[in-house]
Amino acid sequence: MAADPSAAAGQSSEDEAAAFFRSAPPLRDRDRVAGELSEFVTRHSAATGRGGGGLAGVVCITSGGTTVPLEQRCVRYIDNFSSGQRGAASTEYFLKAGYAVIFIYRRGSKQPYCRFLPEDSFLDFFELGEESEIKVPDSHAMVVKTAISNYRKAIDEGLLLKLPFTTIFEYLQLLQMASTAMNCLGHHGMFYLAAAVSDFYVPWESMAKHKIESASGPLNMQLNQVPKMLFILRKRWAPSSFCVSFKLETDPDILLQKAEVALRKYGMNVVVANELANYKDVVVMVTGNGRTTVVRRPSKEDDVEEQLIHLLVKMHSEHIVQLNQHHHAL
Ligand code: PAZ
Repeated sequence: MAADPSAAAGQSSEDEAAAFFRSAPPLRDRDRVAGELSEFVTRHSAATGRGGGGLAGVVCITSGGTTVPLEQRCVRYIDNFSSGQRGAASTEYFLKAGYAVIFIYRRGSKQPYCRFLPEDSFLDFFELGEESEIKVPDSHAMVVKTAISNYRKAIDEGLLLKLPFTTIFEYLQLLQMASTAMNCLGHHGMFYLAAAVSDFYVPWESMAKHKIESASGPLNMQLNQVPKMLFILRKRWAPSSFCVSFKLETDPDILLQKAEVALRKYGMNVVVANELANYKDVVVMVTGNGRTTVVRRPSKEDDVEEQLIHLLVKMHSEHIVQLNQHHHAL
């Protein structure tokens, strides 16, 4: 019998992923993070679906760019473009739509409910009163009050779990842990993978331990390909989940074609395609059978994420209904 080439490709992705995790420096606080994930998912799994607690689902949102260290005691690294704005905004809209959110974010990137704070000086939002008490000027009071109350509500109701990463090693370990923890949610679990993830990295064991010397002339280094973890998420970690990934390109002529390849190759439910030049204003949702839906930012005061999340939540709930009907019919 002829060997199945896709099975062979799948096996090699799995082998590469296993090698990646074996050599990656283990996540600091791994046990604490695993405990938090398990507690969060268990608490919410009772409230989704047949549990009847009224939760729309649990979504894992990834946000911000991963770094690739060049030295084990890292002084220099390669970074990826992403401010975390999309992930932070989307977290707010998913919470509003009744989801519990696992927010896996790059340390120092944009945070939910803080997107409107001034970037140059956070202190611009405050004034000192006569008694040296801290006041928010009237012009900003509404934005700050709403942000505090929405954030507190999400935290107090236990609906938001925030997990930070910096390197590609930390990011992929967190994604693996979150996905395997969410597997028990079946199709009520959703992944919204907006992080900009490095495609190339230096394996830990071949990385210089100390700061690379500049006296030895030009630097030549070879970067390995990061294993395609979307494939493994889909196949092994959380196969029944609803998966949305993002594709960013600078060349508009290849964008949709690349998004369609990702949709098929990794078995995503939706790939959101965006172009660097206008990614804040327009995104294209690519779904099965070559269908595309263009989502535009309605005005400068709004953001594109509101409509995008609205459509995704609708698709996810239709997906759940369809699968439930299918199970009942069997
Ligand atoms: O974080 P941000 O709001 O500045 O940018 C969001 C984005 C462009 C990184 C995201 O929409 C995206 O496309 N992420 C996937 C990037 C990739 O193809 O690796």
